[in-house]
Amino acid sequence: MKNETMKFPEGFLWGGATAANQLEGGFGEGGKGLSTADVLPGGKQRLTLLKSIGFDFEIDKDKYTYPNHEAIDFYHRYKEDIALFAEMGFKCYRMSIAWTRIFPDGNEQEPNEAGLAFYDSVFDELHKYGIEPVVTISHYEMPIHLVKEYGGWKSREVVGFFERYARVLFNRYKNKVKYWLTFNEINISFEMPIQGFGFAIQNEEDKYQTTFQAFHHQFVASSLAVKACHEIIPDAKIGCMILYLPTYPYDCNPENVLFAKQESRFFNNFCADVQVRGEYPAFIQRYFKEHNIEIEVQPGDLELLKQYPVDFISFSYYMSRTEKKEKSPEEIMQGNGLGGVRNPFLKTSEWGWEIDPIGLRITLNEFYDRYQKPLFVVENGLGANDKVEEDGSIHDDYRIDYIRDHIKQMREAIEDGVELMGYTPWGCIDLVSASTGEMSKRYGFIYVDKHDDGGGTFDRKKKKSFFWYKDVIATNGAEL
Ligand code: BGP
Repeated sequence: MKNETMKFPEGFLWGGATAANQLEGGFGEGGKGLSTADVLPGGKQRLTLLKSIGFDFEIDKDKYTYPNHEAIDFYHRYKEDIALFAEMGFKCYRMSIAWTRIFPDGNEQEPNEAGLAFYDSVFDELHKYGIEPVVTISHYEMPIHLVKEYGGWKSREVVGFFERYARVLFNRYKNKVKYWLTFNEINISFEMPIQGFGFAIQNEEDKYQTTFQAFHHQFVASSLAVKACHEIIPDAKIGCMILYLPTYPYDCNPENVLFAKQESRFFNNFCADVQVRGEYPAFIQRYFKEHNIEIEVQPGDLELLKQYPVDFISFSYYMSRTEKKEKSPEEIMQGNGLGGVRNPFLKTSEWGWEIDPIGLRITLNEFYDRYQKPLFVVENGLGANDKVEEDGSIHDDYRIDYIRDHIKQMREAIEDGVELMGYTPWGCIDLVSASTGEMSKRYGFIYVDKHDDGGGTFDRKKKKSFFWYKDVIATNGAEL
């Protein structure tokens, strides 16, 4: 249905999003070093391992499979894939750079030329079609060497290695990349530190002390990246990236309302407050005091955070969360895996993630009310098991419905006054799931013939949503 009033602002960045470790493959090629993503097993055990205490970062091929090693082979097929993105009319493409292609061990003095050249080719290919790259510097991976030698983000030294890596990227790609993101879903580390921090929690007692120290290191690294980016590419914009879960009280019991607000501030706002406002919020200082947390802050750190906040806020939105102060073990079990209890008003995906388009409008408004910065929805989408028909077609109407409903809510939020830069649905081409390592949890407009057992031809096929999204972009949101 065409509706001219649904049109998005001129220059709105329609596109799609991916991450290096989930699509490139090219394991060990072009001098690539081993990263934390390379040691994550596939299959359902991944989620349990990600939350477990004492993960050991070793590869054990007798016991596990490692789907990220091959992923969907974008490393060799990027030209074909980018041509498909161009056919859909993408204005931008969100991707990440694998740190280990540039610095295989993370602490070398000089970068790896083959790695740099690979991304040069990818950016050139994108520009050939007028697609603007949006680049995440660190998306759920870091060199294993930095984990083994330094303990990942626990160590202050990693800040310097990251800064060197970021500076190399800005210098090399200053004429090719104008949109940068620092750390993907920086707040995920509250739940899954292996993904974000590159270390596993060793014991519960030490959990929060270690967590907040590592966050501090990432905040300093983020500000150093903002500083370098502005110095080297004055016309570039650099943003943070937050996993946002709008948090609803289960009912109007003030205890639950307060609890939901507190949980939301802690999970959704803590990192953004530091990265956007440039200071530690009062609620976290109270938390530190009450829990005897003392983080090591070097002279000049707080000034640096204040001086170099991000230019915009990017975030992922998949679902909301519903909170209750007192939860039974059954209620916790039925929750979506990221806290909270089941919301009786919402349906879920096959993986138990609540489908809540209105939650996106709420998120956009909450962000804008608090920070008044431009926003960018850099992840959103429906993970589903797609069926390929005999004739090769894929009728993913459920995905079209999901994305249409979320686009409508973005439009409402723009009417509410929110400044929105763009929309890049997650996994625009099917790729390896971050939380489960499965291929069968598909998000794409483009189907990839690869399966959970590692088999498949790797052929690409256009799903029904491919043609639908193409029209959405061509009409700037008027045709939904
Ligand atoms: C986000 C990550 C992505 C991604 C997505 C979907 O948390 O930034 O890397 O994969 O969620 O999650 P999943 O792959 O677990 O379905």
